[in-house]
Amino acid sequence: MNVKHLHLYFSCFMDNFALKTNDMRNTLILLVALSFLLTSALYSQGYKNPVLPGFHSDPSVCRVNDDFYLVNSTFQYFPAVPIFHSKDLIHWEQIGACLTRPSQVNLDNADGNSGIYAPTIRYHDGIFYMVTTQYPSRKHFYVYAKDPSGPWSDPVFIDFTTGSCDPTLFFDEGKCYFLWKDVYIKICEIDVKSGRQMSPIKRLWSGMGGRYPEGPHLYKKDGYYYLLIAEGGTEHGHHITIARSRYLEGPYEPCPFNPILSHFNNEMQNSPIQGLGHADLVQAKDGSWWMICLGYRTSGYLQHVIGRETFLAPVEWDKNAWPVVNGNGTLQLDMKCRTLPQIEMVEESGRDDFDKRKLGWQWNYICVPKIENYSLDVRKGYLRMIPSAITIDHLGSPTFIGRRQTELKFSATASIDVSHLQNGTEVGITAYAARLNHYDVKIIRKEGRSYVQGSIRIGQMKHVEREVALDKSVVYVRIESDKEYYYLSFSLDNKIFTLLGKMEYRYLSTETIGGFTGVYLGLFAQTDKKTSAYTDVDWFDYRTFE
Ligand code: 6LW
Repeated sequence: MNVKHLHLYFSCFMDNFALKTNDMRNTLILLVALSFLLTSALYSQGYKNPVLPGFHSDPSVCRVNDDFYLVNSTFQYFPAVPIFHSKDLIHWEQIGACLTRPSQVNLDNADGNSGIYAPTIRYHDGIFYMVTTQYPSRKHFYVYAKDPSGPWSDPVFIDFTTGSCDPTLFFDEGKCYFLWKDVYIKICEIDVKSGRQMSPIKRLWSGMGGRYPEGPHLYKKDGYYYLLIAEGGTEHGHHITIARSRYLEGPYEPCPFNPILSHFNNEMQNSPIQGLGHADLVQAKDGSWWMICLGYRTSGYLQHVIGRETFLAPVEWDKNAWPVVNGNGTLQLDMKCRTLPQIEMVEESGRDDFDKRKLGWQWNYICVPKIENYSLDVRKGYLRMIPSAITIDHLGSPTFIGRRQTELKFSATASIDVSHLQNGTEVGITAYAARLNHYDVKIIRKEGRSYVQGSIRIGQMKHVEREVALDKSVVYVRIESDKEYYYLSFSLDNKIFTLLGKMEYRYLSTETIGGFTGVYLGLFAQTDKKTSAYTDVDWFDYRTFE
């Protein structure tokens, strides 16, 4: 029974049964109390942050009636710019991706420092727009769609400027404005059909003096234009500031209590959440306001491994019409606050038996893949992978599919048929942070024999921790973690697992390797020569633990 039913029941009760005696009056009081308790219980359920765990950086959100849509940056990964749907800003389901065709995006040789940077999603006049920047060209472009699950258009390029990043769109009084970060926050009007510049470029604001003023978004509320940005850089110093003006082109007056969201302070120095920044605001249909933003959960001293994640916070407007985030400009992993009526979404199970016609949205390739290296058809219930000469140590697109590591404590296991390997072929499972930073359990064929290895790649160091000769055609490979180490193991019966090695988290952390992504748990197949070898993966099982 939800709140609506209860109120209906209560009003029917009143209509159909006139109050006759004290008992009835007491019953009425009891019902009203119950109704209040249930209403407050439903609305004050609270929620867990992050609402999108794992590498889901630079979030942007918009609302259409009762539905929220959210996008994230993806750098070298493809399909690029996942799009999520929610009814309550807490439970999200990926419904597609904005960039799913090679004609939409150039990811040649992209890595965690290039490819697709921060996106913005906006809705206007029945059309969704997603605007972003491609590195290293630093070209801004947008795609549009009537259906957010796609297909999205080919790019409309912003040709009047290149440089820097974090574009956003703002629709106001029949016009479309393009804002972006280029030392300052800049703005100009564009023709949204062509991307053509329609007004001179203006500097709007450069923030409160923090480094890297970026991630701008504009909102119009109660006669004010509000300009929300991030400052401090996307590491520990990250924070959110806001300014407003009665006029679109300013001058902008900063909020007197900036930063409106920050953990870069004494009070929050020990919070398990750090780096809060790059936010977007959205108003729900019930009038409440919310902020989504990025942040990261630290594992070990000031390091993070699973990337910048998407967090949610409630926003109230104070008597001077300034936004107050979660009461005091900080947020928690366990949020105790009133929420929108919570509506669960279909959760991705973590187990994939590869028995569907296409891969689920949780799977990504590195760059735009050579799609003929993958097949779900040739052997029903298996993912066939053709080894590539481009390995996971190289730039380019290796034969690799991966899914984000979403919790510090996890286990990922795969069942791999290795009966069709040839000398020089390697197949396996990897905890992949970057091409020079990954831990693998791989089966290698050499001198006519197969061996399973626990192997470590850290920068220029390639190390095999342990190698065991194999004579079975099916091997179970596993990577798991205990929040400090990654453990590499294998099994021949999926019951008894033999340890092949363990390695510290820290060497896969963003602080160690740089870049803007997070660890993927992936499957790969590679070769040092032209080969007719292949491997078939029966299933992949990913589970997380508190
Ligand atoms: C993005 C910038 C940022 O362009 O990091 O955290 C950069 N914020 O706004 C890459 O994600």
